[in-house]
This record gives sequence, structure tokens and C-alpha cells, in this order.
Amino acid sequence: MKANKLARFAVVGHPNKGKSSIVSTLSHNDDVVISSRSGTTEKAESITVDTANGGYQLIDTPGFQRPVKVLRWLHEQGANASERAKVLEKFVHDSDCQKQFPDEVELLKPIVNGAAILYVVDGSHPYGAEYEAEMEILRWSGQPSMALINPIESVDYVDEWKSALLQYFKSVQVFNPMKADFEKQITLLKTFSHLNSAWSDALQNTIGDLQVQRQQQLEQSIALLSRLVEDLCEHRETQKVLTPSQAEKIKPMLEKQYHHWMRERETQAVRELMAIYGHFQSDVVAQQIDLPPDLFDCGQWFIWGLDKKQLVYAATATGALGGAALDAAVAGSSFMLGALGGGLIGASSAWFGADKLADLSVQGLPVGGYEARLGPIKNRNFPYVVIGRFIHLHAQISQRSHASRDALALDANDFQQRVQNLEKSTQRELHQACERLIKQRPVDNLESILTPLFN
Ligand SMILES: Nc1nc2c(ncn2[C@@H]2O[C@H](COP(=O)(O)OP(=O)(O)OP(=O)(O)O)[C@@H](O)[C@H]2O)c(=O)[nH]1
Ligand SMILES: [Mg+2]
Repeated sequence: MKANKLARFAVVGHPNKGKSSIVSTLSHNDDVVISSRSGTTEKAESITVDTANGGYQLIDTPGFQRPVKVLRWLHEQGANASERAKVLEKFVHDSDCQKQFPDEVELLKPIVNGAAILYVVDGSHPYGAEYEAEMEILRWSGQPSMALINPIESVDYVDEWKSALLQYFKSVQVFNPMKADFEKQITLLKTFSHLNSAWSDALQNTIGDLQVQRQQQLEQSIALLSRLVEDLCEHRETQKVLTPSQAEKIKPMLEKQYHHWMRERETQAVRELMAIYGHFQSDVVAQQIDLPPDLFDCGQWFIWGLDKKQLVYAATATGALGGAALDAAVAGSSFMLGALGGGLIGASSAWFGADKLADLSVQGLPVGGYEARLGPIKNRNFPYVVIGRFIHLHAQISQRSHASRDALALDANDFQQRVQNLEKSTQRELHQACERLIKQRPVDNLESILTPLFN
């Protein structure tokens, strides 16, 4: 049976050193309870990372509470080295020990039952002799083991810890569960695969599966953005009215509905994006999430979408400026920016004016009366704003540790740099796609045009 062959790792150590955080990060599970209160985890909890061709188990455990006393009890059993694993077994089944040392019984049980050991320490606090009893107890099990140094606040004592740990563990690694990106997690899993040869094939398969899954997550994100930008670019709000003047009167209401729909649609996409990456505590996270400035905060559009210089290039690349102007824009756009003031681009407000969003139109209906219509969006920077915001969020969410319970902190947006980094021909494809979106024309290969922006 697959379950019997699964590699199992008990994550053990002092209380409050990030054991649960490591389990949460590696299992991509944001359900694991993490807290600054020492002694949060009271019962051993097993989490299975299940993949198509492999998988493994992580067991979160309570921290050691009375290691010195436990070690004394073990010594009192008078066992020689060959009998020590049996003594540990006796310890976890002894009813007096269960009463006296519930935490140690709970954390040693999975190890006695065959789990390998991941011993977690904090690299921001000094090493101390009190840890020796813990490591000695673990050594009695004879199980495969490695140590993880979690630099919770700093790396100040990492070297000191390494010297101490290497005497007890063959493998010692620094691993920060809050910051470990996907690649670092994979590196750690590779180390796990060397701990026990019986598990190495299954763990190698798991690594392969996780890499495939990561690629699928990226593809799903691109498809999600593609649908989002299409929906937002084509949306319109309509309302039947009796007279054209009535249409003017309801314009503020239509605008409100229009903005509401657009914002909701974007928020929904962000939730879906979080779900793709396994951040299911969306209520908590969504409340905490510090979304980019309001979608309709147009003053921010040159930050989230293209800047003015890039818009000049986009305008020329899509033919809005004509061929000669294109060369000038590619050569350097300072001339073009100057020329804008002279009204070179007839439709410049759609390109550069943040005021021009969506128009109200009124049309007579065949059955009588009129239809007031707001939208679709007119602003040429709009699709880039949507793409820029989404890509920024994607970068944050796809790297977000599942142990992180903080608000999503947004750093500088690099969308404009990403556009700049594209090959000129790819840039032009993007600009042409955005132009088609604004002109309500379908873009067949939108996903493949958006893909290079995610690199
Ligand atoms: N900044 C930072 N904080 C961390 C890191 N790892 C853990 N913490 C914090 O340290 C505290 C304890 O983390 P837990 O993962 O709950 O620790 P634990 O070892 O499971 O604790 P117990 O279950 O109480 O034994 C929490 O407040 C975490 O947010 C880290 O790498 N960086
Ligand atoms: Mg815990």
C-alpha cells in the first residue's frame, strides 16, 4: 500500500521555534496553527503531502518540556546502546510516563513508529547545553535525522549552532519557513530523499510531481488573467430608459454599478489566484490583504500600467501614430513626449488622460424607449493596469509562504520593467493585443502573449 511506503518526518524541537511554521510551509497548508504562544501544538498532527506519483508525511509535534528528566528516566532503565530504541518504545507506552511527560510521549511516538527526525532550532538565539538532552534522547531512537536552523529573527548564532548540531546530525541546513520560496523547499526535499534510501524513489517522484504542479499553477494563473482582462475590457452596464434625458440622469448610478462590477470581478480573480496557490484562508487573508490602490484611482495608472514613455511606444506600435513616428518612438521617446503637447496624437486623451474611462451612450430600442449604456472602457492604459496589478499580485502570492499570517506586503511594482524586458516583437504583440481588447475585438492567443510577462 502507498501509505505504508510514504516517507514520514517528525518535526521536533524546543517549543516556539517554528516547527508548525515549517510543517505549514512544506505542506502548502495554511490551516496549521502557528502562534507566538509557546506550547501551541499539544498533540502530534500528521499532514500528508499527496502527489500523483509520490507523497510524504509531516508530523507536527509539541515541543520538549522536560528533556533532562526524560533522559534521566531513560538512563535509569540501564540499557546498553543496542537496547536504547526499545527503551524509548517502553517510554512512550508507559502509563506513568504518559502522565508525567505528555509532550515528550507525544513527540517521540511517531519516531518510535518509524518517522525520521527533523530537529528544529532557532538561529537567532545562542546554543545552550539544555538542548543536549533533547538531541541525546532523539539519538536513542536510531532513526534517520537532520537538523534545521530557523533564523527566526537573525542569523547571529547560526555558525555556533552548526558546530553543535554537526556532532549529533549528519545533515544540518538553514531553513527559514517564512521566506523559503519554492526552489528552497525543493532543495530541502532533495536532502530528505538522502536520509533513508527506502524513501528516496518516492521522494524523487514527489519532487517531480511538485514541479509539474507548480507549472500547472502558473498556467492556471495566466488563464485566469486572460479571462479577467477580457471581461473587464468588454464590460458594460445597461439600463432601459424612456427618454435620452433620463439616460443622463441615471449616469451616476450606472457609473457606480459599473465600477462596482469591475472591482468585484478583480477581487474574485484575486481570490481564485490565492486558491490556485493553496491559500485557502481567503477570508482571513482577503481582509488582511493590502490590495494595490483602488482600481479606479486613475492617478496611479501610470504606476500600475504603462508609464507615459511606454504608452508612446504602444501608440506607435499599434499604428496610432503612423510609421514615421514609430521609428522616432523606438529611437527614443523624449521627442515624442514633447510632440504630444502639440496634439500629435488626435485621440491622446484616450491614451494619456486618466479622465477618459467609459462613455455613456444612448440608443433607441426597436420596441420603443431607449437604452442607456456605460462602457466598455475607453482608456488605452486600462488593460495594462489590469495586467500589471495581477502580475504584481501573482508574484507575491506565488511566493507567499503558507506559514505567513501577516498582511501581504506589497513592494515596488516591476510591471513596467517586465514590459521593457520583453523582446521588441513580443512587446508589439502585447500592445496589439491590448488594442484589440479596447476595440472589442477577440484576441485568440492572449494567454501565450501574456506568458512571457510572468517570467
Ligand atoms: N519572523 C519569523 N518568525 C517565525 C519564523 N518561524 C516561526 N516564527 C514565529 O515564531 C512563532 C512560533 O512559531 P510556531 O511555528 O508556532 O512554533 P512551534 O515550534 O510550532 O511552537 P509550539 O507549537 O508552541 O511548540 C510564531 O509567532 C511564528 O510566526 C521565521 O522564520 N521568521
Ligand atoms: Mg507548533
